[in-house]
Amino acid sequence: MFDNDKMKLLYKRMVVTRQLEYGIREQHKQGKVRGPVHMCVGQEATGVGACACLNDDDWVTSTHRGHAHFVGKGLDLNKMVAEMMGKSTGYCGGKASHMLIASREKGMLGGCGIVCGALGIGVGYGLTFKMDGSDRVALSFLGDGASNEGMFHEALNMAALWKTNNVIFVEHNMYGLTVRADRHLSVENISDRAAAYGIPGVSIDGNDIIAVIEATEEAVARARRGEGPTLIEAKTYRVLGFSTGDKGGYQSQEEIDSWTTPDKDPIIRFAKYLQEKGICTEAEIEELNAEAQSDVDKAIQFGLESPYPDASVLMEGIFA
Ligand SMILES: Cc1ncc(C[n+]2csc(CCOP(=O)(O)OP(=O)(O)O)c2C)c(N)n1
Ligand SMILES: [Mg+2]
Repeated sequence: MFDNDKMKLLYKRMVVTRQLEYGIREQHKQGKVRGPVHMCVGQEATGVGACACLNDDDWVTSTHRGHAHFVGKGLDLNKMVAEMMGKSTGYCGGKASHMLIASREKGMLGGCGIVCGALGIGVGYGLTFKMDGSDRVALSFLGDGASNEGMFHEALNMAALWKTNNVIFVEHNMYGLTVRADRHLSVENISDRAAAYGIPGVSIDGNDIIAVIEATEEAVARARRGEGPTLIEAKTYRVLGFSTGDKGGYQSQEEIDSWTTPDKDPIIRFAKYLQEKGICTEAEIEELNAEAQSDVDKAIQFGLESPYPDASVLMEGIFA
């Protein structure tokens, strides 16, 4: 586990992630952020907790729902928001939108619009690290829906066979698009699929950041020792639906309410933990909340004030 300063930082990152989602949703309504935006309200503990167990030179591959991964990997908030707004000051010069944000310095390989596609890339990096004799690790996030893709099974087989330096982290948020997990998954626990490849698989409470950190630390240590990949399945919930383009109606209000109570909400739970352990007072929690909101407000202002890219860069960074 981490020292108190890092625990406070992680709490702030979770609040930043949540406030960012609400802020970006508002900007989307006003037409300042375009395209469907996939938000991770309710899932902050997984992205922030898992990335906290990595170094800058460990790679992360993300999904279409990656904001907590970007914040968790320590990316600059201003450059993230500017990218979401398509501005030239963004991480990828305004070409990546909210989904594909990448930063080499921070070990963020980027999001991916192809469900489970980035897992193959992650395993490729895990294999590279292994062949280089390095103890660097590649951690790939994916969803419950993604665990039904052919890529999932191919990637796990190769990673297990070659004992690559990987952590495979499933954010099981109970839905793939509009389809509830009990209607798309053949198993109750995705971690059971690890047995088919002879690797460890573990299911954890994804709304408990401490459980996320403990499981990820163990999996990262195993990968660093060259013993191969681990499959972590973190059970969580996608509170705001699939994306800003989602008309809703398939997640019942009772179900949403049951996942947003104080004993389920990952942020409220972590705040309670920090106070119970004497790491933060209630006043310090309030201060961290205010700092997070202020950082998000400033980043949105930065994005709004930044210029769009010049037409002359249109063909830069393009493979043809
Ligand atoms: C290969 C592929 N198939 C289908 C899609 C369309 N699609 C986008 S997101 C999604 C659902 C993904 O569900 P899950 O992996 O559980 O992620 P979540 O949205 O719940 O975070 C689908 C089917 C796609 N983008 N790529
Ligand atoms: Mg899902």
